[in-house]
Amino acid sequence: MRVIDLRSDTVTQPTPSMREAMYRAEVGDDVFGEDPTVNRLEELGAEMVGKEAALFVASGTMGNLVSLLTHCQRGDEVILGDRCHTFLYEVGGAAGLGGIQLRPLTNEEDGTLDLQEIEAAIRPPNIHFPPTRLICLENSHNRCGGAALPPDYMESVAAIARRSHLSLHLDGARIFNAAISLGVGVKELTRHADSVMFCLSKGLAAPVGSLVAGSEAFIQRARKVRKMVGGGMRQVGILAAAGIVALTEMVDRLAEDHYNARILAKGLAEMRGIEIDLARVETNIVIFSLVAEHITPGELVMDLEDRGVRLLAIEGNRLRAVTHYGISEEDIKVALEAFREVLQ
Ligand code: TLP
Repeated sequence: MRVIDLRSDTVTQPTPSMREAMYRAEVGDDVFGEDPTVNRLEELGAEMVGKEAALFVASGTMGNLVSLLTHCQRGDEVILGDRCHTFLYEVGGAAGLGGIQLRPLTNEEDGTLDLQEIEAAIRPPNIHFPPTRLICLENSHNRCGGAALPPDYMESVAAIARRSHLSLHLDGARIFNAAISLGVGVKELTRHADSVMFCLSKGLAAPVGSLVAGSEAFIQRARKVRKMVGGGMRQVGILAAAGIVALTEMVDRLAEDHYNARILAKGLAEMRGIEIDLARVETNIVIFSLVAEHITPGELVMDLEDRGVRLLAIEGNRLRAVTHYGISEEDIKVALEAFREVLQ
């Protein structure tokens, strides 16, 4: 039976051209800065998001952790959203390993944080307060249904950060999805951030890896932090080679995933027992609620699994399906048919 795996875009298989590039990759010891393929990936990644330099890291989680550890001292406070990945799903690494206090503000449905709430959360000098050091945004916003935050919003938050001498970090795990959905160049979304993390291993289909990009000085410090958390890898050009293919061959096709996500969302919207806000489906993530009385989210997931369709129950009655490389329009039609059968 063909399995249509919509649990995440992290399940993508590397493309034939990635495997070929990995096989042929020229490598060296990257801790000595001598892996030419890693160096090429870092230069390309930095250039694409409009930053001076970039650093190849093992995962998005490591990229965000390294960024926070580089921006902050122990005891510093970071303002971020209560539904962002760093707050929910990164094992509390910033606190556990960096002694950094996270200050979550309520995420709006569109993935933004209220500008006035951000301003109000910035600590004035006072002997009792931890110093606010950093604001984090996520774009596209995973738990807010893949919402894309527009350039003018990014700019407004950056202006607040600048006025208060704070830095801005962007979790851009799916930043290319956001840019394509908004119809803007990716630099329009990254230019206001001091640091950007973006993933090669999600919709771009590389097997491993993310990049952190920022100023030359920031990346130099981040490189040392990466070593501290055990992320200094050696002949890692084997992996970087796939990352280069991801950035050069896999960005434009993300539009296909967005198209398929819309088809899935529209199909689900017509089914009794499912509630979904179509206006919120902007990229490759489809989040919906199960309101049928005869079946629980866990049962729905299991019944679909029996029919070869996989997705994730995320919390309460909410479920998530993600489209990606390897999932075709035909697969979406098959998946919708399975939903119809199960919900009948
Ligand atoms: N997200 C994964 C899971 O961890 C939930 C997924 O399936 O969506 N930032 C954002 C916005 C992410 O969505 C993720 C991964 C990360 C960071 C972390 O990346 P990895 O998984 O490479 O550590």
